[in-house]
Amino acid sequence: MSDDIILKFTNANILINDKAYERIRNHENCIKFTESLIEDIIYSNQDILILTEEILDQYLEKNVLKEKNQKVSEIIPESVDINPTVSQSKFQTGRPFDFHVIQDTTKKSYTSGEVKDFITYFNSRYKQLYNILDKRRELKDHRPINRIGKNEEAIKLIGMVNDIKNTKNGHKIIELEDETGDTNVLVHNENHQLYEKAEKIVRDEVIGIIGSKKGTLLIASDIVQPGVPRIDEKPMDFSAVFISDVHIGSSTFLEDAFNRFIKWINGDFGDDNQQEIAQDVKYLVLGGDTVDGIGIYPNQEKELTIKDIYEQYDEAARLLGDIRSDIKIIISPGNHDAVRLAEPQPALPETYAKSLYELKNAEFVSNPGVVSLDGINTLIYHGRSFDDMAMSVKGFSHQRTDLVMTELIEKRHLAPIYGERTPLASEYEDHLVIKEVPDIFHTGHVHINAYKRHKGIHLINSGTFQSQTEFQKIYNIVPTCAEVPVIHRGSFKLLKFA
Ligand code: D5M
Ligand code: FE
Ligand code: ZN
Repeated sequence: MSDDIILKFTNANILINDKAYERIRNHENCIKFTESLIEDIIYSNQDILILTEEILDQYLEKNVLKEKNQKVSEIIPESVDINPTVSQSKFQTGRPFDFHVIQDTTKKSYTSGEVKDFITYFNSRYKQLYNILDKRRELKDHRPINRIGKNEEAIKLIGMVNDIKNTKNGHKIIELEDETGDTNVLVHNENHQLYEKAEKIVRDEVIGIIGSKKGTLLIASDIVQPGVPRIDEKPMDFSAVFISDVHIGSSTFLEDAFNRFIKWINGDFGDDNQQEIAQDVKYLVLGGDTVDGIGIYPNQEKELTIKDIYEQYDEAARLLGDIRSDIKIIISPGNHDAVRLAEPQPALPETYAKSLYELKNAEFVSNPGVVSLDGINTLIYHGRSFDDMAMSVKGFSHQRTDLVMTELIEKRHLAPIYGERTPLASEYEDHLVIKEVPDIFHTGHVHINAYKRHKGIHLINSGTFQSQTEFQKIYNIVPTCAEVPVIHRGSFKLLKFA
């Protein structure tokens, strides 16, 4: 338990002095407390090298209000009147669903947070991605690193990227490791195509290298990623709607626009064409940050209209409860929801989201999660790793998650970079590997819509129903608000409710 605290701080590059450590260790929920403390330090961009008692006191002071709210809500029974019976709309069709969950990690999460778990986690990642690469024809007859001699042509190997460096002359060095050893691989900057590929390679992903060895220097001629084949389009006689980052409870939640969206989905808003699309809607996928949460960043309470987490979910249930009952609503969590931050995040717990669980048409999955919507396999991932990818790769940004999603699909991993802003739990199995090729890959988090078709896969970022926050102003993040992507009988449509 106490090792877990230290590991969490180490992963966040924060040192902690003895007194602060003792106080955190004595906290009744020390792990959760540690996680929110680290989040707070990262969110507020404080350059803290050593966590002292003074800093701890500042944090506690800031969060007194939050804790008070939480306590009150635990004593007072829920007073909001939620009516889970769904409004009748002209579209009620009584269609049968063919819905099932393909991947959900909610009950598969096992970790004691020890260092050996961390090694098991990386082994699991390596093995899963190795097995995909091992089947690539280009890598036939690849060899372990310790069996590569000097001055050899046609070398093929598979390894995990330890680091990528730029040399003085502007070439790239990829440090690669497998079970047998490690080696440096040079990517020459005059090999323009390959150099461009190398610029997108990140730490901790697993790749194949084709190259040759001159003396002790291994020079790459190609980089092979696990990748995906082009998929065939499946017939689809319905519409699926994708939203995320609704941030209910925040003063910047766009309630009027959200109500227009609900009116549209029920057939009471929009022109003939839009109503025709609405009529076909069978599934609504909610990809995280349904509510704004509490204590997510410093001084958040100033930007909240609902300061109690239970009441935020009650309000979410009230709004979503207006959706006609023949639409299945699939809800996956994000970093503002009331579940652990480390990914994979389990599904929303019934204790917090009781009123949502009372909706008969709601389903709950983990983040990431994979569901089948009448045979259309949909990978749902909130998108926390976009923050890391945008920082690490030239040309990637919060605005261009279509490019990032393409790269994640080719890497076959949702959050390849370990130890930056995306907290990853050291599970025995790496659940963030993209095991099966999905038909739809749905993300959110950045609050900016994006869409691209990549090898037949629909890559969707569903934007937000929250207007620009103070935090986003600082980072110059301009959200695209109330723009809702729909896959209507196989084609992409974007409907605007702002
Ligand atoms: O994320 C809302 C927006 O803020 C989204 O564009 C990502 C950005 N964001 C959130 N956290 C970070 C960090 N730690 N660094 C950089 N950018 C960030 P939300 O999850 O709704 O708060
Ligand atoms: Fe969000
Ligand atoms: Zn988010």
